[in-house]
Amino acid sequence: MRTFVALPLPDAIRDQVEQLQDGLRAGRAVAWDNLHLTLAFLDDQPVDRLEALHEALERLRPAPLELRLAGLEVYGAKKPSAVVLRAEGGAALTGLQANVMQAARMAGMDLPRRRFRPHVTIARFNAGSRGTEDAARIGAFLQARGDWATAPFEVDAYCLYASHLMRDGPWYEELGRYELASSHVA
Ligand code: 2AM
Repeated sequence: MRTFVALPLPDAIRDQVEQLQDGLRAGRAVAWDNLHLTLAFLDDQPVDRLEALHEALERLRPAPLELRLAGLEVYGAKKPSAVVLRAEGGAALTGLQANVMQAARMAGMDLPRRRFRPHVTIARFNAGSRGTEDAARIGAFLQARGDWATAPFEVDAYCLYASHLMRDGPWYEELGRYELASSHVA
């Protein structure tokens, strides 16, 4: 089962991102339902390891997390593969990501060591897409909207998802949900 751990975005933020996506006339926009910030891509994992990870994540007590999405970036050296929004979350975000990775490794998952570049993918490009035309459109979009940013917002949970490839795009099935503490005093 192809799985990953990610932060879902609040609806109001996804509404803002959707408006931004409307201005990019290239690639495939990530569907509103699927907008998220990946903490750990786990790929194919057997159920027993996923259960061990689920139990470990239930025991984590992460700090409250405030995020801000600010600045657009293109992934893909020669040909664009994705347009993403950079995410800022300070030590709470990097700490949560490191703890999730550690929990996954403790559950027996052999994950590559890569620098964490927190982002939300807003559009993807097929390998066979028309590179030059897309590059021009992306360039214009970045120039027009490069300073796009949200206000800081709180995230209340992160999730373990299974990714199912459907005919009209991926469907992310929530396998587990783990609450984050709130910074607001009740
Ligand atoms: P992305 O946002 O950078 O595209 C579900 O597929 C999530 O896992 C996506 O958000 C995607 O990150 C990430 N993902 C998919 N394949 C990956 C890979 N081979 N390496 C790292 N992350 C991957």
